[in-house]
Amino acid sequence: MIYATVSIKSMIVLCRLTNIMLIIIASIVIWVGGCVEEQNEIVLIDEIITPKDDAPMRLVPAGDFLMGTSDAEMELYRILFPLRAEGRFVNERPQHLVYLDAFYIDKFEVTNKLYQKFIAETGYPAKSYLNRAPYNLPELPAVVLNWEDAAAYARWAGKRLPTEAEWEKAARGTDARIWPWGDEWDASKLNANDGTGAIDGYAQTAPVGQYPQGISPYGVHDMAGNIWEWVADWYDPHYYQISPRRNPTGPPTGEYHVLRGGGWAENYDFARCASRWGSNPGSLLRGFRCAKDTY
Ligand SMILES: [Ca+2]
Ligand SMILES: [Ca+2]
Repeated sequence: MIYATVSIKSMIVLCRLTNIMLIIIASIVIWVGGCVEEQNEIVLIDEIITPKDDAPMRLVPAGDFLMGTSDAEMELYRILFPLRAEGRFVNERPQHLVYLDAFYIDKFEVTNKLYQKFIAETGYPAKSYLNRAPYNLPELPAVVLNWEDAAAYARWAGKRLPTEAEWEKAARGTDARIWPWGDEWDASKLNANDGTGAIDGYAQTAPVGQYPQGISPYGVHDMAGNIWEWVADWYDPHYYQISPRRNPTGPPTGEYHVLRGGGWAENYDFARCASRWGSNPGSLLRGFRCAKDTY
């Protein structure tokens, strides 16, 4: 894609300044209102290993972050994604400030190795677990078409699926960056659609953790690309208009659950941290990772 680099960088700087101002204003409002968050005096370690599935999890500290897409970012997206209809981004707006308690999230997508351990121990009949070539190597992410199969694994592991807000904060941190590594697209930092794999090395799913240069601010891998990830929430494209300020958990019911992060067959638009989608089962693109509380 050819575009005006200087102009785009200026717009990114504008987006960052706008976001910083929003956070400062919100902090002042909270302070004036006497609503200063209680300080958690418990020291939490950055990385833990959960005993059931032996999976590393990264800490995402408590605090505010900006969720969704701002008006300033929309101006940028009109340049970055000229072929996308503007209505495509409606479900990411308005951008809003969200407070989340601290939580842990899996450092990697759940692999075939772990999902098969879950099935072996429980006898769980995962009809939608596609354990076949070329998706069945141990370190590849488990392709789990159904949300219920992802949730069942999480329960077995003593965890849960992340909320949609937790997933987005774990992916982009507190500066509202576009992709987990920052604001400039780099096709070598994730497994996305590059045809035969000439750029990122993989034409289908990649073993988890292959792109350490593309990790999120909290050290979480493959939040962009490789495989779409089921999260706990039901999908409502208009939910951000009514989302609560603290620990949102999505609408009480719905037709589909939310998927996040884009997959190996998607482009750089869907790999954005704010991109959201809800859908039925039925694709080779879907997996998941787990979260858990810190207490
Ligand atoms: Ca690829
Ligand atoms: Ca992913």
